[in-house]
Amino acid sequence: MRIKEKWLLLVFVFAFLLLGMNKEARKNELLFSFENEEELKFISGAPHQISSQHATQGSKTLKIELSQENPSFTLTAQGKTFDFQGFDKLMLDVYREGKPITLNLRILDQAGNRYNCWYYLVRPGFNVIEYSIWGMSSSLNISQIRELTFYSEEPSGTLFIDNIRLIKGEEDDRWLLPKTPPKPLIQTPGNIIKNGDFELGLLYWGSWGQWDGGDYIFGSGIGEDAYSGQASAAIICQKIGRGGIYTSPSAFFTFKPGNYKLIFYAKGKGEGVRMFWIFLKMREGGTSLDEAIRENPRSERFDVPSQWTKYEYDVKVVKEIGPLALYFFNVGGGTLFIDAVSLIKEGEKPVEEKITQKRKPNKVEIKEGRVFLNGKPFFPLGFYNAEPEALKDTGFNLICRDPGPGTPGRDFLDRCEKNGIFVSVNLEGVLRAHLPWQAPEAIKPLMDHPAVFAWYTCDEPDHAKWNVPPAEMRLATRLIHKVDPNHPTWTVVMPWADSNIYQYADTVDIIATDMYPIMGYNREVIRVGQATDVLRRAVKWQRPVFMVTESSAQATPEEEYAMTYLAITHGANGILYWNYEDARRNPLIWETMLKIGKEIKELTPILTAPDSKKTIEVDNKNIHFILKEYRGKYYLFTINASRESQSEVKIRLPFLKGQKKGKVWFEEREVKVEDGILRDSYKGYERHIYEIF
Ligand SMILES: [Ca+2]
Repeated sequence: MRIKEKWLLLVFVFAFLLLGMNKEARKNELLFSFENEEELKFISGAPHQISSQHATQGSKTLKIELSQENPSFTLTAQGKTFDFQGFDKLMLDVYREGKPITLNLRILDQAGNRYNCWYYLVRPGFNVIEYSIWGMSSSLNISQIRELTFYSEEPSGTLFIDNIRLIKGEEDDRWLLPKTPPKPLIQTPGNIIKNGDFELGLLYWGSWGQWDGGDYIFGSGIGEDAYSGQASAAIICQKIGRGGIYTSPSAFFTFKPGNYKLIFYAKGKGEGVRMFWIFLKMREGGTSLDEAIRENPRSERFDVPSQWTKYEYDVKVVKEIGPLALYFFNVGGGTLFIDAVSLIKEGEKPVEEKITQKRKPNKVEIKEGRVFLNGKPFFPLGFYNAEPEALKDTGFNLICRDPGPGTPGRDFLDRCEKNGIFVSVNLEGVLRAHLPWQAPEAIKPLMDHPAVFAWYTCDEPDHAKWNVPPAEMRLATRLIHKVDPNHPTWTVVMPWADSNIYQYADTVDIIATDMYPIMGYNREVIRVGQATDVLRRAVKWQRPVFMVTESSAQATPEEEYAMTYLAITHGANGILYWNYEDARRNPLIWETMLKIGKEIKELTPILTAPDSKKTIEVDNKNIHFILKEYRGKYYLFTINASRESQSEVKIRLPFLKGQKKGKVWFEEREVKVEDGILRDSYKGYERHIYEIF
């Protein structure tokens, strides 16, 4: 390269840098940086002061003590208002001293409208917190925001807040990546315990925090709080009692007579950490635990020191027993870290790991707001926790497993493939342990399997008890896409507050919610449609959304039709039912579900066609509808959302002229459409699907 060219290149590089900086400057607006005592005038509530610790913008932060009952603090624009218009997120940097805490935010606009965001998990150390402004715009005038009030239900510890800002676009979530290299892994050939090293968080482990009046939450230890590799398991006390982790059903094991050795490492942090462990029999009847295990079927309760300590037990088994789970409990205060759990049978040669031949995965894509499978439009219709054999040739095509039955392995995927069923693989063990950067490791053993449909990154990440903040969910999706170009991510957030849906809308490829009106909302099936509307608005009508509703033994067949077709008429791109076992409890409901499955399968080419842009009017607000155009014909899906019948309903299709006919699918009848008017009657919760020609 000649000198002149080099110089030109430099000029270009410099110009690009400048452009980039300019863009950066226009992108963000700083609301508070606490550099100036003057800013304190706009803050009220819990004891607070300007501090020079943990600053991320300038050299000062706002230090807030959350020690009083119901701690809260309010930031105002003092007489003026904040203008959030044109921005995507409200963000702030928070440094937490103390145990993990969940923060709520209440936002008020000038007219006094409120919007609440719930249970945002703030973990010890550095956090970047974010709130969706698009969500706020659903109920506030975002150009006139009056105040922001943060509050917590549990008083404890300190927050340092800085850099409260409005941003356009996205930040990169890189702050979540670990800052220390992993420690050497302790490898134990023949280890019976799956993910005994917790490198994949709590994948293959269950957790429960509310025993004996206690309250415990779960996570990971990293850095000094890991003994082997990158992470350990953390059982964190909020209130003393008992809380613990246990090998989940997909990791149960059986003992044969012989000598086993259990080894693990433990460390306590904080006051009075105490623990015990136990093998538990997971099926009733037969040999009891104490008959089968002569030595060390469980431990006593013991104090856990603050240094990593090795624990080793000889487990003498005299009779075959299983399936078993291994439980670890924290029965004290503070945080109990467990790492490098191994359980081996002595004198037994470890079984060589099967080398599985790589397969060709199916490709699931999102294009033009729709889901495609190997290039063809696809309508996912599934159950939680179903057995693949029971879904063969039913029209249902997807299984999502929750942590009860556990994380599926290749055996389960093989069974699904054999029966033509896809799987959403649940990764919540990784996400709930706050190890989003390990999601790629978790999917690698499965991502080539043709039965994989998508990665279900977490179930209800908005949950108050096991909250996974949006940035962690989004980072998992980003990192998964780097290793796997073939499968989207999705998650289900709870619908009781619309803000839950907005907070997570951009953290996965497909956002979903779980609306159970039969169990939870006084049988108001219309809520399925309303929740679908929120999902669609949350993705700005650009990306697909899935609806999870009920296949409940308590529902009526009519209600099942209503819930299904309300999801469809409101624009759901996939439907799943919670859950299979419950549907099987009532033969009438199972039979209904099979009928629905068959219908949806027949309708799939039409259902997955783009929505028609044509305007329709219906003179009865109980009738919900969606119009599709497919191969030159109009298809009108309608459902009566009321349990009362509706007669002489007038549907106006003004774009249709003259005499037309409508074939009513699944009813073997026709209707007349005269000058764009279709008249029909509906029984309670009845659906009519018209093909107009
Ligand atoms: Ca580890």
